[in-house]
Amino acid sequence: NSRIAVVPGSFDPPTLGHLDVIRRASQLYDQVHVLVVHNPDKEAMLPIAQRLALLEQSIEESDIEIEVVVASWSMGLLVDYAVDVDAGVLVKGIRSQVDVAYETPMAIVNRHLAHVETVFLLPDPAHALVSSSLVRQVAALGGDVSPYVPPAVARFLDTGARGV
Ligand code: COD
Repeated sequence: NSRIAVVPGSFDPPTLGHLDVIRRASQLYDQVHVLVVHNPDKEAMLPIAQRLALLEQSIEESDIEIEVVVASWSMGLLVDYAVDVDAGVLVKGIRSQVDVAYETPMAIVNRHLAHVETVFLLPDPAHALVSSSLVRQVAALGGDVSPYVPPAVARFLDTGARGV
């Protein structure tokens, strides 16, 4: 009876905070699905396919040992994906009270809709203040993003792939 978790996010772009949550989920569950979900509230920097590629490279180059599936989801509810792959748990990172306020109603709805539980992990203090929006700002202004993102993402953003 293997335990399967989904780690959902926008991952635009993936950060060291994301990788920390994925790594720790991989130590708690038998299989982890990292799911790139389009967030309609946020204006995107990278296309979904690029986020998938960067997540795959970042996980490949990390010390994460178990199987991690990287996928995207744009059709319907996040919990539909969880039910599809037999995952009983969503794993999310909580950086602040703002995250708690944003995640609590979703966790309750997801439990009602599909009996899928949400597990919250507190951040590694080293990466607690890192966010994709911070990385997008630093990158847009030509700054060095390498302290905040996995090497694969730093290489991608540095090579001027976005025309910076
Ligand atoms: N340290 C620890 N955790 C972090 C860090 C960090 N530095 N940075 C981000 N995280 C966590 C976030 O808290 C989040 O849990 C996850 O990593 C992903 O973060 P983001 O910013 O990439 O993604 P978000 O916040 O835009 O989340 C997008 C989701 C689509 C996952 C979210 O909006 C969601 O669950 N939507 C549900 C869609 C749905 O089905 N709705 C209907 C029922 S509610």
